[in-house]
Amino acid sequence: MRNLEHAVVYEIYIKSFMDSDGDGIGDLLGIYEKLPYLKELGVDYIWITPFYESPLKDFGYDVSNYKKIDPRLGDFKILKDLIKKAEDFGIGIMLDMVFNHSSTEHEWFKKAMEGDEKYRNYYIFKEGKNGTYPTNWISKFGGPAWKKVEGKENEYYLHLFHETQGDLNWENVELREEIFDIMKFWMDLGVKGFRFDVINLISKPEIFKDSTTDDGRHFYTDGPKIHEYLKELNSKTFGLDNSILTVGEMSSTSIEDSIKYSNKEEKELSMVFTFHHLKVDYENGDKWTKMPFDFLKLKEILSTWQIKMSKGRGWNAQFLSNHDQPRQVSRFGSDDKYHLESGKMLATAYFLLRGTPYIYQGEEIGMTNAYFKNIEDYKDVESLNYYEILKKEGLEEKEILEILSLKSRDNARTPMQWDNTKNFGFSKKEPWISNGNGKKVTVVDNLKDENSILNYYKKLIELRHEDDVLAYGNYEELLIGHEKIYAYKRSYNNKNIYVVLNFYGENILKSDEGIKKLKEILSLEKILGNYEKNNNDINNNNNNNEEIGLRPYECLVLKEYE
Ligand code: TEU
Repeated sequence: MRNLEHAVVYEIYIKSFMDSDGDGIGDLLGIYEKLPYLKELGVDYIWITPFYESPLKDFGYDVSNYKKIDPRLGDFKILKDLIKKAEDFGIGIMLDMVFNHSSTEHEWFKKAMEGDEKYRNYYIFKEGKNGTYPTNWISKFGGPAWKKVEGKENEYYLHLFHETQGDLNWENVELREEIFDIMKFWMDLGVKGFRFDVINLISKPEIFKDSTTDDGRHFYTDGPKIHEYLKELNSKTFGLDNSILTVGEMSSTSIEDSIKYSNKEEKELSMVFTFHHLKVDYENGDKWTKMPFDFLKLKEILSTWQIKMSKGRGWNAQFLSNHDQPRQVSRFGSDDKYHLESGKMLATAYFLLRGTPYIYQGEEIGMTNAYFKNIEDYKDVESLNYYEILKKEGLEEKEILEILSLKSRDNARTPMQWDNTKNFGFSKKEPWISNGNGKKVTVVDNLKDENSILNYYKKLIELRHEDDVLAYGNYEELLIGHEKIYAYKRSYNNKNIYVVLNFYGENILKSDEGIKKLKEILSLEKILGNYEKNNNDINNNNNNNEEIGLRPYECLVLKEYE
């Protein structure tokens, strides 16, 4: 298996990838059937979102039995075949482990509710204060982070996410042992990696207090014992097998902590997902707004992380999309006129940074936001909660639907568009969530067209596999503060790669100060780009005097070595 510097990971949101048995829900056998597609694409690992037993209140991120497979999604025989076949194709399977919380349907939680002391200590129960919640913390899905225990006068349990996702008590060594045992159970099946859901939230503070500054997150984000817990998890489970790749989903983390999480010497994780660069379209930190993305801020955040993580020898997972984020081409590019160009440009922007690139299913064919028109189309608990919250705040229905159509997690969860048959070849039955009104791009059409986004992704993947500059090189930003161009240089052993990206749908002229500064770089050998003809041919045939430096959403990758 390729090392993390050269590898490319593909994320599969199982419920929406491929339905093999016609029940409208994607499943493990569906993934098995599509392995040849993934091999052809060239990815090294696939991360599969949770398929364990679950009441599906948060679509699998609410696990009710960590050692059982949801029968709607498959069984152990299919999983073993999938692991084996993937291995034959040189692809490692990564599992998604949700250990910050369990479903309240989990046997542990049920026993805790029955008053069993052993299991009460697996969760976080606290007494209320002054007739209300123990603290004023807010859940990530909106509303209070505490739920009153029925039948008890003044007792609450903590749920940082949905009220059916009770937070686990990592302070308790017995709980930690259970988790190590679950890890070993899955490792024994031969999986090659793990993604840990919101893992930097597991260490809660010693004293639970009201927050006067935020929703409570500063008390438990990168909490007091987080590094201790991760070191223990590493040494007792996946650290026993050097070949296993791990990635932690780090909610609102700091660079300092992220270095610790992912510096090899710390023996915690292989890499981290961080989200600061995706909050650039949150107005004053509020996701549920309609602000266009702040390009300068995006560049600044990416560069700061690149430089500081490199200095501390940490390692980032690189991504613009996942199952919780709107589609990148709709969010940062153009999903109509320059769909093809911006789809390729955005991929280039993040793929060639220092870190391991993660593709989210459908991104490689340029899938767009769902553009749902009715609230009934939405399935996601966060979207439905916020629909109610925004209504209570007095927003008009139309306004709320507009915000959801930009920000909802369901934008990423519409079924994978395989072909032009019914339901895009995803299922024989009506899918659990509709495809909505997004662009009708498909895998078959992408495969047919040499110039497609998909075929461009293949080239990017090959480049990551082969090129040491991209794998090990330094990062330097060029044209800092330029309002339209993002340009960076990667260098390693006296070899340089330059990445030049026009983030907007207009030409940038040769007279532009940025283009002037890049003059020599732009004349280097091009190894990849998203326009067929090169610029000079266009300019030679151009009758007007204004010569073009970069076309709409144009990206160029240039090299300075043999
Ligand atoms: O997500 C964690 C998380 O906090 C966000 O990505 C969240 O969805 C977003 O900030 C809301 O605006 C992880 C999983 O990826 C997500 O699907 C789960 O719902 C969540 O944890 C709880 O397990």
